[in-house]
Amino acid sequence: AEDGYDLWLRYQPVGQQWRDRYASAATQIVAAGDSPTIRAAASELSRGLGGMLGRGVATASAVTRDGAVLFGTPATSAAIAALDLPLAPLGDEGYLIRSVDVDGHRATVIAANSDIGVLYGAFRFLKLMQTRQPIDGLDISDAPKLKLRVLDHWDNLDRHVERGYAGLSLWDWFTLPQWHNPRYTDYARANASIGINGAVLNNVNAQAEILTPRYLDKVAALADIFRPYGIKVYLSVKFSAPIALGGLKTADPLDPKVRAWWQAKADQIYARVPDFGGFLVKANSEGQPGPQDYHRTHADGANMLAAALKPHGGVVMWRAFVYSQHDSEDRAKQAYNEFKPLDGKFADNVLVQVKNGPIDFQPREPFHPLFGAMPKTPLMLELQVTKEYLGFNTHLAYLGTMWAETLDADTHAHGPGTTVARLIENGKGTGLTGIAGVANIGNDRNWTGSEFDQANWYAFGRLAWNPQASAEHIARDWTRMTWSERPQVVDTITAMMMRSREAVVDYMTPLGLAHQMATGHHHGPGPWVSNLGRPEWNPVYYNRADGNGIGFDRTASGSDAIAQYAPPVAAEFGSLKTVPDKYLLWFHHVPWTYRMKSGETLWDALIEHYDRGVQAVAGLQRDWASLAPFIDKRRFDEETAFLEIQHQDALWWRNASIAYFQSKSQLPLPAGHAEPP
Ligand code: GCW
Repeated sequence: AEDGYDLWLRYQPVGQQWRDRYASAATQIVAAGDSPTIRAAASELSRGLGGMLGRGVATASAVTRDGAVLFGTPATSAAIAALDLPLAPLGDEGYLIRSVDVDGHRATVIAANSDIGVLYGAFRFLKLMQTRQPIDGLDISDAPKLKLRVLDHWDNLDRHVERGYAGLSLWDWFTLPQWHNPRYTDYARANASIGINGAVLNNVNAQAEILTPRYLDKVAALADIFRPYGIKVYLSVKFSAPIALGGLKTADPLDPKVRAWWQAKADQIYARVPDFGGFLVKANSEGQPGPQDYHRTHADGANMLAAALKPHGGVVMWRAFVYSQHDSEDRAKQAYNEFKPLDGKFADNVLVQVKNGPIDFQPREPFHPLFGAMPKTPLMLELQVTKEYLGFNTHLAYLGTMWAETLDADTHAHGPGTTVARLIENGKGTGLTGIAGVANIGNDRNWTGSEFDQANWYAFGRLAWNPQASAEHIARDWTRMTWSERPQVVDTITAMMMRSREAVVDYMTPLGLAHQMATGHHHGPGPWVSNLGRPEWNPVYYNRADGNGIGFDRTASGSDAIAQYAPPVAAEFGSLKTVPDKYLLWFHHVPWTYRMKSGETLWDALIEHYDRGVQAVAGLQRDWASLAPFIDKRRFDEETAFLEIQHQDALWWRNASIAYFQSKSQLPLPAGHAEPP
């Protein structure tokens, strides 16, 4: 467990005070049914209860004593059917956990309409114990708010992971389909424990080869392993695959030969993977081929693929991250400009997948203006779990707070309270809703390259299940399951996590700055970079620092990106009086001597934020050091070293950024600013 492999499913023995209480409420495991999914639930309960209680728990075929844990569906168990539980509202994936009486014995029932609901309920029951909640007197019911809860792996077929900081791809294409690495099952268990029900196996910068029969056999092997855990596989497809693989002269989505090729390809996939989820597509973005190559629209392209998948029940997740050479004066406007006019034109098995912000997974962005702007199209929110722009795997940055900020943002699209969370919970009549997270998983022993990055995988799953969940509750649960039940540890780590992302914003891109990272790899500062081939590749394009001031004018006097938001939002962000400080330089270009709401100058405030970021990291280091007696040495030492790296990097970010901006502002450093060491 100290090597991090077990993630949040460590199932360490609970303390004495809980053991007796739990032991009497978990005396036997009674599986009702015998499907692979029910067997997975049974084995997880054995593993979890055995680990936490420190002794094996008997399995039985019927409830024969007090403290039984009975799980299944009314269809497979007369005992469960007889309880007449209110399962109807729970849908296909929800569950109910209740303390009941079965044949005169005290028991806990975990019931659902489907086996996968039962498995989710089993994980929830174990979580109660992992987080030291009572397991008697239970009456819990829960169901996911979104239908598609998907991890997007940006994994190439040579196992390099684009923007991956945790080793190579988990998928060993070389030994598949014959070798079923047990790790594939552990991956599925971890996902099922948080309700993730889909995995796009390959990079959105897709290689056509994934669609060849040879690879599809390997894909099918993974699908077979994941199926009992409720996880469907999806593939990213290259739009020009009919040319690359089919020998066609075109990939024009309206060409009958092209359409026939995709139809046959879909049939070929479903022959191997009957519950295949569908396609994810990056088209006409960053050099990828797409329908615009043939003067067709995104809707033409998406609908062609949707038609091929439709007879089999598959979906298309069509990305709105379009980033191409264009003459717009503001990159932030492109997705809205291209997609808004297509609202209502997509087939009913297409979702448009939109990043949280209009640029690109920055440490902070305002919400994407497409949310609220496409009332007829199901929008899937895309989050980045891997920390491409937030310090890779060594910086401690809990992203739950960042995602909650987007989910809670009020688009005002249909009046006040139209949050992004509520918008993505609305399938616009198609029944399709979803959320995607770009995975941070690789073959490192601890899966994510650091212990704390496991929390981001975990939080993504929890928010996918319930986009209105509290980031703090999630952090606390994860901490209890991952580190210790000791209140001091739980409180300290939760508090560290809760302030960690703001620290990163402060030392990298405070007050609404964005895209200041060094070229290509995006690690470390580069606010001065100005020599790259296209204007919007350069950090200077985003900061616009000059002798007068700093910031990107996106109001009517500038790019007017602000007009893409609903009027109340545009009014709030567009006025210097009301724009929140955190978005100031995203929407406005202001003089260095501009007076902030606090009364200090922008220049002083900027420096203060950089300082605050560095100090916050020092605070994380102090808090972590205080936990030495309670954390196993291996994990403690690793995180200590990572925090030291983060501190060095924070100083580098602060010093380099201030030095560059000072070369523009020509202003003295404010009194009290800690001099660079
Ligand atoms: O964030 C940027 C990344 C690219 C990525 C692209 C995208 C997969 O720098 O590596 O490509 O976004 O989301 O398509």
